[in-house]
Amino acid sequence: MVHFEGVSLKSLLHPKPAGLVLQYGTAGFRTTARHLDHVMFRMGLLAALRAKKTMSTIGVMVTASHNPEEDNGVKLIDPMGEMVAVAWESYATQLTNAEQDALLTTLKDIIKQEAISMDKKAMVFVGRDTRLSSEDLSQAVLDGVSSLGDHSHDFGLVTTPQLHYLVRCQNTNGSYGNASLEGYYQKLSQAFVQITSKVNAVKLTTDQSPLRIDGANGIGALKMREMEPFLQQRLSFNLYNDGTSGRLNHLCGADYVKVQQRSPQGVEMVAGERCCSFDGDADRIVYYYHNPQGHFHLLDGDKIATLISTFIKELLTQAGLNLQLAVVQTAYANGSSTHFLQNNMKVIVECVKTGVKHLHHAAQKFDIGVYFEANGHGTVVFSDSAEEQIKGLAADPSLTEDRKSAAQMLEDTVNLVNQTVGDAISDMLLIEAVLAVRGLSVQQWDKIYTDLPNRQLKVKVADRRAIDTTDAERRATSPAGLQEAIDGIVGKYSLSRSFVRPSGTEDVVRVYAEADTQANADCLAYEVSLAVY
Ligand code: 16G
Ligand code: ZN
Repeated sequence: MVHFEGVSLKSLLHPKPAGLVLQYGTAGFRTTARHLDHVMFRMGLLAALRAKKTMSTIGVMVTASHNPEEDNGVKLIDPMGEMVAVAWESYATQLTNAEQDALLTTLKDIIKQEAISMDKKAMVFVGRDTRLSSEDLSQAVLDGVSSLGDHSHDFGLVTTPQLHYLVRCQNTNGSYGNASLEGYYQKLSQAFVQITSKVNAVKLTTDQSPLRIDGANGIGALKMREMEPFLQQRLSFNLYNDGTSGRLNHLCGADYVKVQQRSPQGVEMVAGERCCSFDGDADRIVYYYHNPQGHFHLLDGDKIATLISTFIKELLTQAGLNLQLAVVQTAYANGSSTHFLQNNMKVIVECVKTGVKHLHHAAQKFDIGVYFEANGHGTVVFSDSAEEQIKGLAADPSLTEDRKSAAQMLEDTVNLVNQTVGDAISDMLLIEAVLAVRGLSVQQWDKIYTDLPNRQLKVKVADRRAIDTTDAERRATSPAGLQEAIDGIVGKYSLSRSFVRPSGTEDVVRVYAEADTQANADCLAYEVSLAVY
């Protein structure tokens, strides 16, 4: 029997400001933390319903990722550790926007529409980032769950991908790993130690300088400290922006580095030595270095996808495994990366709409799908059959040494990857493993291909929803005449490409342009932004 009185009573402690309307966007709800208390309570309710519907544990993560400290946000995690099903995003929006006196009716409507049986108790996993507001907000989520009489487990401070991992482990009876932070550290470290054990330890420490990690003053640095003992000194790293003094995401972090195309404050840059930046909830990562002249070089999600997919492709060939490998990108992928992947590497490249859920689903269509957004969010997903074939081969006693070693390295790669969602820590360990095994310096990695100069701009317009796009956001279908105008401008430049799309997270239109020189990319972006008005 459900006690909706509990919901009525407790919801009064988390009242909705009348008239406030919010939308579950690309990355859940995200806005100033002051407006989120009722949202959190209601997401606790919705997570409990989703858990009952799927008869599985559901996750709720409280974070606003790379956004400023004053913001916060929340997203739901489905049973296999994926983003919540799209159909439920609209329930999230309905429930959040129901005025106080309509909350129960809206809740009951969802229960009815989804034919949810309310008898069984649900379990919800809750996690949060290091924002000041996150503790109270995650308490509101817990209140939501308990007001329906359901259970929750509060994991406290975790990275977003850690919570995704925990949810998947819980729902797969341990076959994906142990549903604890220790389980996460053990699984990843073991795989990392195993891959790098093929590299001479002396070589590991002398060839590479320590990795400099910018923790964005967020959760990532904290979690790297926790993980350090598990890594058995196989990775030498120094942490900067670890949250002990600076402000979260302020002049640092993956988003700052990618958008500003410069190194973060607080990291001592030494020419030629590699650095990486996490974002505020550690689901994104970018690498970079300064050359001897002090010029900044960025290795973004496209370079990461290229490094990882090349590594996997070589191992597949060496192991003699015939598995289909694809790379999924968005329209923001640098044209040089797409060209290199298609023409030099000869892998399948697919382009989809911005937003992790689109990339993730596209990648799942292949035996092995590597997906990355240029902003550094990405991972690798393996089909069940691919995993079985890799495991089977790695355990085959009749293999030659060469094939066996490749198969085992593939198996370790499967274990090193967080297949639920992009994970800065897991991606970093995989990148470090590849660099060590292949004996590559960051400069050699950078030289795999040369990025086309590019520029991103944002344009404030009266109504960004007037712009519709098609072809994975590469072409505008409305307003009438816009695409023709863009085509005309693009035609004036060489090696050029440009597109516009309404942002899913800010009230702006984004403009992307690339061309043969930086000056031309800048001019192209500017001209296209004028066409958007
Ligand atoms: C969100 C997305 C990210 C995407 C960004 C685009 C997730 C978890 N995050 O942060 O993948 O790149 O939105 O933002 O899906 P935009 O629509 O404002 O350009
Ligand atoms: Zn993030």
